Amino acid sequence: DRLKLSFEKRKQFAKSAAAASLFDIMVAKNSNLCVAADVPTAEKLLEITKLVGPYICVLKTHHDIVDNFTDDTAVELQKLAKKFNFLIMEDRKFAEIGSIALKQASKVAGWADLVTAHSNAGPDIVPALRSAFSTCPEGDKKGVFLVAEMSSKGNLHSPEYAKATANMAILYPEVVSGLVCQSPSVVPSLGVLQLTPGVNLETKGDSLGQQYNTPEVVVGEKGADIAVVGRGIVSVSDPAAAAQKYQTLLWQAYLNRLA
Ligand code: 5BU
Repeated sequence: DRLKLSFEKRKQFAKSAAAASLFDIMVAKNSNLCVAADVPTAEKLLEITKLVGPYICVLKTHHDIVDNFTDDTAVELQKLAKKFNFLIMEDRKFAEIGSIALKQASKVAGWADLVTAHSNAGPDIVPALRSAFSTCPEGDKKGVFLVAEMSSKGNLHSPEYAKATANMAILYPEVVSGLVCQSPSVVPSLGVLQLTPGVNLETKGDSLGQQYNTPEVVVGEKGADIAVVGRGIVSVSDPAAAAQKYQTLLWQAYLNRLA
């Protein structure tokens, strides 16, 4: 049972190098918190990263919503990732025929350790992204998270779609480090990580379809290995304190799950 096994033990089953290093980081930092750094400018992105860096295992970006995101921004982000020991995930959700996804991913593969992709175009999205990684130094240490399910109201992700997505993780275990999903039964093997967005202590949702749960529910019931918190951390007056609080609650929920 995946949910009863520690991250230390699950690391031994990881076939993707990125998943293995994620397990290491999570254990070293006692953190299963991913912050979604959804801020409007490059300056704010670096500022928020410095504030939350100590508390996270993954920094998730949407670099295309950041004004003046430049190569220098990427270099600074990578320095912070090294300093604070976290991985950078560009949540670009690639969803194209392989040849285009390869070209799109080449734009971010230089600085992102992890990227997200939809599975709707079929399994060849995975080797396409692997090809984009392969042109980078240490490209074989990068990984993909496939979106099996979404957190938003009315989304079209059926159980069959989620299952077919999980099968792609089995097909390409060296490249698919994890699945983005909302239910505990989707993840097909012990070495694959479950990333789950939609976490907020203050509110149940937003006005555009987002749906939130608490850390306890997301980790304990929905099966998240890593939970994503965006506005619950980046839109409050003290993001560092909020990050520390979510880190503590999420890690406690993981320990409770093991017990
Ligand atoms: P929030 O501010 O905590 O709502 O941010 C959630 C983040 O997670 C945001 O960057 C979304 O792009 C991302 N997300 C999500 O909310 N739901 C999903 O199903 C997926 C990604 Br996939």
